[in-house]
Amino acid sequence: MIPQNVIHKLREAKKVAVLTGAGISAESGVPTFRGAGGIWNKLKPEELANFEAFMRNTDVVWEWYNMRKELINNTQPNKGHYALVELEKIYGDEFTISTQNIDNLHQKAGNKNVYELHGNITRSYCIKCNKFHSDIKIDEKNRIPYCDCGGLIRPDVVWFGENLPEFELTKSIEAAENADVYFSIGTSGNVYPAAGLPSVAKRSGAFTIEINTERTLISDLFDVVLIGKSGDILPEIVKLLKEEVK
Ligand code: BV8
Ligand code: ZN
Repeated sequence: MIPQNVIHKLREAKKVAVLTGAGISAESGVPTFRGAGGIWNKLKPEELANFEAFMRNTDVVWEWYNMRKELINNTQPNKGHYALVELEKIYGDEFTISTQNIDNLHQKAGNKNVYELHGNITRSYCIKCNKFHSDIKIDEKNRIPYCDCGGLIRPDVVWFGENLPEFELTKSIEAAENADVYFSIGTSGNVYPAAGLPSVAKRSGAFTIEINTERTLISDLFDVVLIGKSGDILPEIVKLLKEEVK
């Protein structure tokens, strides 16, 4: 059940911004990080998603990313992703998505204005010459990829302790500061600075909406918390928004 004020605020809005996390891809079969079935329940982020771990256990970290990349290559966007494409059709350039996800599913669904805060698993680069490599193959014989310059190749994702890409973070802060309506969808609100964006939006006067299957660390921030699957709630919001105003 979508509260009337959500549709009313969206009808009035010019600028709509969205922060997404792993939860929006859960219905596509991409495991989340935390919570039931989360990949980090077995592995600890410290052990894998940081540069020191990568230098210490390069083959293990590459094996983890390779496994995730293969899983992601076989996943498709879900109804929640496609509902955000519909919202971009309605609001045009005034609609932006800042995603913590590295699975490329927003782009695969058709959204154009996507800022990737934590990088993209389909891209890799050489830590010596910064050359991008897109077709990294990891197998028994080739467990650690090297660039033709001899440098080590790493996934183009942001690890703990690493700064977020400047352009994407700046644009995401701007989007939060200027939004009339701000959504936080499928994120547990654990990881900063991404998890700080909804409070930037709130402080700047946006009407804030959280969509999650459970309350999160930052739920108290939001004007409305919609508990449920993003693949159910987002299409419902789009349907009501498109209904003729009676
Ligand atoms: C930084 C990319 C400046 C790779 C990720 C000490 C030292 C250094 C830093 C810190 C420190 N203490 C704190 C920090 C900051 C740190 C941080 O926030 N740590 C946390 C854990 C406390 N942040 C950083 O290090 C960031 N950089 O601060 O730089 C700096 C520099 C030097 C020194 C100091 C500071 C970098 C953070 C980026 C880390 N990279 N991943 C990879 O993916 O492998 S983080 C990882 O978590 C993913 O990117 C993921 O996107 C992100 C957030 O997780 P969520 O997306 O929220 O996913 P999660 O599973 O948690 O939640 C899913 C949610 O969906 C749940 O709530 C669930 O209920 C819901 N859900 C499930 N199904 C559905 C659903 N909702 C709707 N519908 C459904 N169907
Ligand atoms: Zn190189």
